[in-house]
Amino acid sequence: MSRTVYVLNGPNLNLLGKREPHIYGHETLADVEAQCRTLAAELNLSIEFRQSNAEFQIIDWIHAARETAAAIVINPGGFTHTSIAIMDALNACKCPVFEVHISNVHRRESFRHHSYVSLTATGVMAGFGTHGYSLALRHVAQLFAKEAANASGTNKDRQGSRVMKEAAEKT
Ligand code: CA2
Repeated sequence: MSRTVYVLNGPNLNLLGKREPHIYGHETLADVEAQCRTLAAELNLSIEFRQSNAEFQIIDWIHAARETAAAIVINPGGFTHTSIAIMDALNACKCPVFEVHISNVHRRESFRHHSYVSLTATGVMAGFGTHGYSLALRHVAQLFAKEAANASGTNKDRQGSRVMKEAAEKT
């Protein structure tokens, strides 16, 4: 069974590869989406890859993810540093949230050093270029694999204790 990961992108990320390549590289958002889709297929994940310049739209997608997603990977763009509303929406999600920044925000202007999203994220990647998205997806797949292994271990433990109980009852 493949599980759904929402990959959300905030304002101006539609300009990726078209401006400021010295900061954000040459790949376009369409390239990033294609890479995520190829990797997701390899990892047996299903992805919803989206970008918006509107805060309400990102919040609505987080609300949708809250109902159906197994994880969220989010590059909130400039909203990272300003949006209490996005933080609140993410706080309402039970699934793990991974914050991705293409650039190393900590090496840039001081206003980029604070992230509202980091206050709620499970993990944060910054400065890995667009590869940060792949790293986040790989990590999500590993988390799911561990969860599945733990669940099957628990089931085996349960089965084992049931067999022991039945055996004890027979003696
Ligand atoms: O490094 C990142 O991924 C950021 O989230 C990108 C945001 C910035 O506000 C954050 O501080 C760090 C900006 C996204 C704008 O992307 C552009 C890409 C190409 C040209 C212009 C903007």
